[in-house]
Amino acid sequence: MDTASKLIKSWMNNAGLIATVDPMQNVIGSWPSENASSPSIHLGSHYDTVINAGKYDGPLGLLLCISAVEILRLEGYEPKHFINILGFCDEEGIRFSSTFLGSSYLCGTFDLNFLDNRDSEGNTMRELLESRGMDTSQFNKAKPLISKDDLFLEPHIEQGPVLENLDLPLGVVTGIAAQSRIHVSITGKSGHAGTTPLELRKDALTTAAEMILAVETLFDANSNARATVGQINNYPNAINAIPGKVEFTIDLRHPVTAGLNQLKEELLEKLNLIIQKRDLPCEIDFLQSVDSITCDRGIQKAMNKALAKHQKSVTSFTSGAGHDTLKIAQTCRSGMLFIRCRDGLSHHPDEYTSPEDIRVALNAWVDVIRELDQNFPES
Ligand code: HGY
Ligand code: MN
Ligand code: MN
Repeated sequence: MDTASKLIKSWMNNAGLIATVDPMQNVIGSWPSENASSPSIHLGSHYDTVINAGKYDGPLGLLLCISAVEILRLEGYEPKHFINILGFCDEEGIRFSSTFLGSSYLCGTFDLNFLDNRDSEGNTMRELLESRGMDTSQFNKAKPLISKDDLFLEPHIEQGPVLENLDLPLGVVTGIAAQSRIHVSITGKSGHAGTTPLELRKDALTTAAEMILAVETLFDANSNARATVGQINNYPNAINAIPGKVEFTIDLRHPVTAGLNQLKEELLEKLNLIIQKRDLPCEIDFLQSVDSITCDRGIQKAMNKALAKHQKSVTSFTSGAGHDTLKIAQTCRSGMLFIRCRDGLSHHPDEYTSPEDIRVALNAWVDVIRELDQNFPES
């Protein structure tokens, strides 16, 4: 992490920004400008990544922000508003199963419950942060960098197929889906694979298998829903032992919060039926839920105007993927630009966006920043 934050800081410095790394490892680059004033315009994305994933999800957006500001500075552009570029340290929430850590810290809305979450080695987030010298009792107490009158703008790869199907390099995001992360722990009883008859088995893995298929059937009733079991641990995980304990996670999404809540109810009903039938102790914990958001209409309008100069038509749609914008929009008006990626593929090493599309995105992003700085939308 240190290596990445130092590198990003050096890129920001090379672009003429005053860059710092905060204790969470967010990298913050401020445009030094004598004539600028509040409210600020914050630009950015995250620089962490999913295990065995691609290099565009997050970092491309951050690099576009740095390059766009460098272009504007070289043009001699004088911003009316303070402009900051923010490289968020942890958006994916892999290590502690809790997302938007960097952006919530900068908004002063960090969820303090996350401090007790443990990583796979049993360390709590609090222990890790305090070992780095952070005083976690002070979280959310100082005046945050991102405040309610500011604007936040994030460019990001689409991570889905809409733009490719429309043959367009860029799109405007109208809102971001609600999401929930759930942890399930089933306690069975380990035993000998060769001797234990069916009626004496308490197999945690076959119970989990039934539950996982129930998660998949949530799609039947609702094509807008997304439900995924992405992580599973089986104990003792031996070829000749009955599984005595299984833990797995469920990632649930729906374009609107009410739909997500309905989905959670349906899921709990299905899981409870399986628990009753199988008669094994099971704990279901809701790790995190974030409501859907609508991107600011003034920002969407400015993006529509800027994009119209760079492609044959402009399209807008909701993001199924989560982004720092989902968290930051709870604090200030926010908006996102999407960039086409090959086959809509993301969270995979083959994730790819072409240099041609990146060039269009950079030119459009310069226009978006200039437009919103000159015509800061009325709240
Ligand atoms: O999980 C997500 O939607 C995002 O990529 N962090
Ligand atoms: Mn991601
Ligand atoms: Mn991302």
